[in-house]
Amino acid sequence: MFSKSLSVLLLVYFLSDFSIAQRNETSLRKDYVRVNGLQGSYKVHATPKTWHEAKQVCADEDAILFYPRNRKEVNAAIYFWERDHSAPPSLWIFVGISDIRTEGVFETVDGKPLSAVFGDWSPHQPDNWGNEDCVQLSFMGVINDISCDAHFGFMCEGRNSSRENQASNLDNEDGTYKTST
Ligand SMILES: [Ca+2]
Ligand SMILES: [Ca+2]
Repeated sequence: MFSKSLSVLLLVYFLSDFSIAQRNETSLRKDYVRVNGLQGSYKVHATPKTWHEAKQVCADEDAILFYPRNRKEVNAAIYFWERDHSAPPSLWIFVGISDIRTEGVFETVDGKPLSAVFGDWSPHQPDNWGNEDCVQLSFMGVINDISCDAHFGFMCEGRNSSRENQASNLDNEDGTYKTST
């Protein structure tokens, strides 16, 4: 546990060195920010909502309820919360993954199987305890199934197919970092 905590802290430290790209596209709201090396534009919603409410808030902003595709996007989420909200490592947020359609079959809000995205479960999860169909992410870097009617903060992500002009500080899919040369 100690080494995991330490690695999260180190990754947050490294991420804090990232430049936030000012976005120019007209397709997303100005309050979404990009991180060099990541695909999307992100916005933190700190006010706790139910999973369905959170999904709707993002849809209303022409975005989707954020889910991490890999470890580096987990780190990006931690970075955004730390930057704006001093989020403790114990924080959980809702992410855009559920097994609402078919019990036990988790998929993203845009239809990807869990196997295609970040899927590091907390120990003994998912357990569907009392019928849990929505997924939350811990800033310790694990996910858990939880009631969709619980209330948590969340992030929205605007996905942009254009990856030009994005630096590659975070190039490795496993979330490790290339050293500058
Ligand atoms: Ca379930
Ligand atoms: Ca659970």
